[in-house]
Amino acid sequence: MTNHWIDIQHADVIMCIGSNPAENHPISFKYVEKAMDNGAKLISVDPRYTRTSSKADTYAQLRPGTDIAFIGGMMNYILENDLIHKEYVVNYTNAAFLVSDDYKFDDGLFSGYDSENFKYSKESWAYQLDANGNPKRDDSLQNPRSVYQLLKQHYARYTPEKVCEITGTAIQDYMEVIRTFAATGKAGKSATIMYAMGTTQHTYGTQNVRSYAMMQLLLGNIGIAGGGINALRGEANVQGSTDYAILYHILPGYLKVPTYDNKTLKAYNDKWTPKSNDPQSANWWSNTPKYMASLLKAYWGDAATEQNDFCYDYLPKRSGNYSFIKLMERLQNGGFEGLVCMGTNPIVGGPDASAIADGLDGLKWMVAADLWETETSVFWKRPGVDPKTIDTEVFLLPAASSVEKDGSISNSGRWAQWRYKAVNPPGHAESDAFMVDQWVKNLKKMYAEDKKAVFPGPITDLDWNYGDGHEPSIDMVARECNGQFTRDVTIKGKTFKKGQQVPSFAFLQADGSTTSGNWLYCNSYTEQGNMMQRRGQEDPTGMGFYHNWAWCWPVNRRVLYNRASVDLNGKPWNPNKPIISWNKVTRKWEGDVPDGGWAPMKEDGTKSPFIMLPEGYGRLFAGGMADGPFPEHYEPMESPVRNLMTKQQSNPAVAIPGKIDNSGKYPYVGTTYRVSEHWQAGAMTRNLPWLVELVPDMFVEISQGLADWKGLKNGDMVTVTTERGKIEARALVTSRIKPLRVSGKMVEQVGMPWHFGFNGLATGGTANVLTTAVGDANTTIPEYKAFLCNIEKGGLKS
Ligand SMILES: Nc1nc2c(c(=O)[nH]1)N[C@H]1C(S)=C(S)[C@@H](COP(=O)(O)OP(=O)(O)OC[C@H]3O[C@@H](n4cnc5c(=O)[nH]c(N)nc54)[C@H](O)[C@@H]3O)O[C@H]1N2
Ligand SMILES: Nc1nc2c(c(=O)[nH]1)N[C@H]1C(S)=C(S)[C@@H](COP(=O)(O)OP(=O)(O)OC[C@H]3O[C@@H](n4cnc5c(=O)[nH]c(N)nc54)[C@H](O)[C@@H]3O)O[C@H]1N2
Ligand SMILES: [Mo]
Repeated sequence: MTNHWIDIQHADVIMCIGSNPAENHPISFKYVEKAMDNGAKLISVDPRYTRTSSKADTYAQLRPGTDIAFIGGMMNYILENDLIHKEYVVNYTNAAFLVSDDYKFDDGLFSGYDSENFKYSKESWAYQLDANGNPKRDDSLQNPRSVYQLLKQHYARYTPEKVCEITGTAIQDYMEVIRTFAATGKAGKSATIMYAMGTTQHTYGTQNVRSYAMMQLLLGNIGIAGGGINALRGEANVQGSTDYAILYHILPGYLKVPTYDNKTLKAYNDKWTPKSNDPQSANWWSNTPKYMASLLKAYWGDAATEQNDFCYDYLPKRSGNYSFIKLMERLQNGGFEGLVCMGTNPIVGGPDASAIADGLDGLKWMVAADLWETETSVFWKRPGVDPKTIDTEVFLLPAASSVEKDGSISNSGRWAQWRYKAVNPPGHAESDAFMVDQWVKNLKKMYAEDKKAVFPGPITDLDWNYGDGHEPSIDMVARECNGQFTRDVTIKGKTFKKGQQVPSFAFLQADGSTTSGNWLYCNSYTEQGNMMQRRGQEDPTGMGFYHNWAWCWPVNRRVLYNRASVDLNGKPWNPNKPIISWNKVTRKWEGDVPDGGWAPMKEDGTKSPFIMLPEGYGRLFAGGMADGPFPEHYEPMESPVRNLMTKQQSNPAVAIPGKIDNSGKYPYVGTTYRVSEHWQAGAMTRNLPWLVELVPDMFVEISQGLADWKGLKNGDMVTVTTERGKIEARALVTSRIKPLRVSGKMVEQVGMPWHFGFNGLATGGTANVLTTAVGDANTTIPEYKAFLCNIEKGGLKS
């Protein structure tokens, strides 16, 4: 989230698009309702009428996978009717920048396309540069090569009629959404977007998010109170686990994982440290070498020296895509001997789940660490398989749950809050930290003893010191994540002693004098103590920042890009809801922690507000994306219709997978979602009798019309089939799902939860047997939300 949960109460308009917070993020709804009590309007944009929709002032139905068309049409209306926040757009976004004459868009393809490799070369997606190497600009926004004019031209095709023909939305609902949302382009008005998996789980999910963010930039809604682009994160600590590099391509703090050609630390730094010649650009990532050296020092301690590149050679280098889908492909090709599943249940949660389950059959061993016996841990006794034919040795390690251990949890609003152990884990259950600690200690011992060990350094030199207790000390881990000084030093006029905590990332160094396990969390554990444990309830501004409650990255800043919430003189666009404001007397910002302490934009020596981008301006045009600088509508890999926008059917930057069928054999649009009563792959809820009582069976939601056509009554058993597989479920005939009129034909939808599997107290068909293992061009997140299926009366055995 750019903003945070409490901030939602300040919004004038809230759009829940690709999310269903009333069911999946119910606590957030407290703030949605607070905003509504103050007159805010709620919009819900969802293929299904959800509990969120039931609370909304406006509900707009759309076909899964058509958000870019939906938002593109909104941007077109905003641009055509000049409803943008002009001063904001000119001064804080790249609208005025001029784009290379080589950049083109032609019938669905951007310039630089390589159809053989499903890839773009992005040279032409660049700014025109002046003699100093800075982007050229035209503040009148009239130059035909300005981002503004190219944007206007790009979305001119997205007329309301065309959009509704694609999305299936009723035009009057669509126009109501546009008018309500576009009204927040005025200074002093705000709209927030709450999005989640309905947005991201598509082959163009990242561009879906971008389209929302671009619209927010046009309306001046980023950085302000009640604004922003707010990802409602999923599992309780998924924000924290991303910050700490759960993804294959990042190191802690979103540093890049080195690629195979970054042979030395210098080569790495040269490659990944962005440059800018603009004195007005903070170019925050220019600090990359400091953060990287501090991270390497945290990993390898005294063994990491300036002479040996701080053990940079010990870091694995990558040469490919190691996302979930790609790893599972490799598993299916016999690429793994063993597998550790720590808190994950991939044969229920992964796309094309039967293929994953089949892949597990080839493993020699598996370790599953979980609270429950999951489907994955007993894959060898799944229906249709004879356990005698499977040789895998499976170790099930009982894990301690979140209330049985100490540690921090970072919520969607980036607040890292400390939690305390409430009870001891039962039986032999142990925390994940204990398990990892044991693995590392034993590996260290084995490597040290093995005289023939190949390349033992990364393990034997690892600085692994978290006390002598049964469990590693989580307090010491948190201290290390923040970072310490490795010797007595003076930085920026301040003197620090060896062993002291680094006060903030502004003091991290590239010379080995500092360590930091995660630069983004540097400031979370200072000499004053563990900031994440704070429980101060003061709110002096009344804006809900609660700066003394826990700690928030970066440096306790509660709203990102907040220097865009003020005009060029530092006066808030909305003086009644200031995030920050410039005090001319003290020459200091008041309110939230400013996004960089520089003076307002009118003053000399200042920096533009989007400090994480080398150019310093919010990107309406983004040259770094895999699939084009502007989001463009494509159809999902499986779709019942031809793309009405261009001749390019699906995202050109995604290879067309096997096991798809667009022949008409599967006429209905399938989509998967969550229910309040179950959690994810289901182990945590399908084993609890009272939740099982509430939702005992796998079901599929269908319209009354489809039920009539197929001769189905509510509760009948049905079989749902796709090119990947088939499952049985009960039919839930409902008016919440309606057929959509798309391109002159009626398209039926089949909605289904993905919580069920064959193991546990409540069992049922696994929706992911039906989904496709194809991912987004930028992130490889699977396209769980849109595929084609068929539905027939009767269960699998009938
Ligand atoms: N009770 C409960 N709460 C949960 C979870 C749970 O399993 N149970 N899971 C947690 C996790 S890990 C996550 S990631 C979050 C996910 O939270 P959400 O993203 O809210 O969850 P979903 O229900 O998967 O999808 C949200 C909505 O997107 C809609 N949708 C589908 N396709 C499209 C589309 O193309 N465009 C648009 N605009 N909407 C679409 C679906 O109909 C659905 O109502 O929830 C978290 N909260
Ligand atoms: N079709 C479809 N598929 C989807 C999605 C969708 O919308 N549609 N959503 C996707 C999303 S957003 C997500 S996040 C994934 C989730 O996919 P998974 O992560 O595979 O699913 P979970 O059920 O959340 O698995 C978590 C497991 O961790 C265990 N656990 C809980 N706490 C602890 C702990 O402290 N330690 C250990 N070791 N184990 C613990 C739980 O018992 C549970 O079995 O699924 C994805 N799959
Ligand atoms: Mo998630």
